[in-house]
Amino acid sequence: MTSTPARNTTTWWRESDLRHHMHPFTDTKGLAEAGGARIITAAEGVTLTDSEGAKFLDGMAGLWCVTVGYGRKALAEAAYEQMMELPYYNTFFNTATPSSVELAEKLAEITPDGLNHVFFGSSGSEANDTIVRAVRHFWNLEGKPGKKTFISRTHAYHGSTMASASLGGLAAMHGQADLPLPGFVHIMPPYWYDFGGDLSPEAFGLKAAQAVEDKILELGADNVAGFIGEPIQGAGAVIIPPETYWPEVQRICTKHDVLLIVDEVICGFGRTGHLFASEYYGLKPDLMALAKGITSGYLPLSAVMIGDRVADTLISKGGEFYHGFTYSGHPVACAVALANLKIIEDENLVQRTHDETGPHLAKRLAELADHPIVGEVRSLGLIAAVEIVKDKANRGHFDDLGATGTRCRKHCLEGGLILRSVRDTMVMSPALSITTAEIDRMIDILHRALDRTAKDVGMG
Ligand code: PXG
Repeated sequence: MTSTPARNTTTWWRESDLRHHMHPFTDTKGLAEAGGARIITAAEGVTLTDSEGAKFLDGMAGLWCVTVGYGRKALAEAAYEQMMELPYYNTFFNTATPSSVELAEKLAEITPDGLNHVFFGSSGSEANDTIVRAVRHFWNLEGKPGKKTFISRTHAYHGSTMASASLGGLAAMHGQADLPLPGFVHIMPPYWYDFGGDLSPEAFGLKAAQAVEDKILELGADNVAGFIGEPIQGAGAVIIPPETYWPEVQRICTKHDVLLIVDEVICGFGRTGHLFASEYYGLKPDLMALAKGITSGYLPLSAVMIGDRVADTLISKGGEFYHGFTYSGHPVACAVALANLKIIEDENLVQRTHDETGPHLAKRLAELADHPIVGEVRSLGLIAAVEIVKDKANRGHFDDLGATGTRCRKHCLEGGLILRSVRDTMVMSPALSITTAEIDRMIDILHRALDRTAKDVGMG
């Protein structure tokens, strides 16, 4: 006779979860075979606790989003106060709410010059879908209805809806839903380690930028709506472009009148040691997608920053924009975003990432570069990657790409550290509130995990 486990125990949560809950990006059968999900029950600072009391250092800030760390009372209080005052009202039909107005003004102030209008959603996917809708409308209004194709890059991640997954460059996602939709094309990413061959990173950066121009010329500039890119491709394994790449892409987009769309969903709000990576790379985007760190993930919120050129046309000629979400400008999410931005400012988290924690992480990562299975370490601020390879000299990957990364991820977990593995690359993006001592612990655990992984594959 099988007994039913008591409610609210680990066993019950796991079994019930497997019965009813379809998880994102999860093989449900595989999850069942692995014994079910880990149930995370609490968090404080950079530390997660599971239902069995085990503690983990969260090297990913949730999913690249918990910028100010867990357990922030000020964010809970901002949500509580807003909920008691006004838990919900929409921003349709000529209404607004104080927190949505205040946040729009704040974002216009802190984002790069020329981005003065904001359209709110609840996720990065919605932000990027909104961009596709707004840009198509824009070119129609400009009398250039042919300009409809979006150029993006392999390994890009822009979300999971039909349009944002089409913008994305992940073959596995495309394969399951016959994507991309028409009008979305992909070119080589500025990924020197995999595609650079004998070129220097600088020369390769120019070559990767040239791929943008080649595609524009192939399609005809009159058919190209925009080029979209994450300043650093996060989910694609933290692909940090050579310094030559972005200035050249900017030049090419301007030359061919192709809108430059920058997806700062991961890079924004200080992750790179700059408030926005666009500042670091000297970009002047026409549109920008923001999410994740905008609320530190405490509530779902996203924003599209719309530059003056596009906004002026949409406003002066567009009439009603038939687009929006029930939760566009949700007052509680906006109140939490404002409180979150205040913490980032008050605690100087961006400067600290730039001056102290980012350089410390880079220094500690450099120690891993000599490891027998590490091909490259790379970081900017608090976004970083360790590329695991079989053949260091020739930048050669293991045959079953992904398997070695998964092993290393498991060893990290056993050591009490949560990292993501993408293909065979270990990626990290801890909360900007992380201390240098916590960074030391993160790298020490990763180092031991790399040693064990090397042993597993007969190279240790
Ligand atoms: N743009 C970028 C650059 C992202 O990283 C999105 C858009 C979509 O945001 P939403 O809120 O719709 O998920 C993302 C999301 C991973 C992982 O495993 C990364 C994301 C989401 C889920 C998993 O690295 N990034």
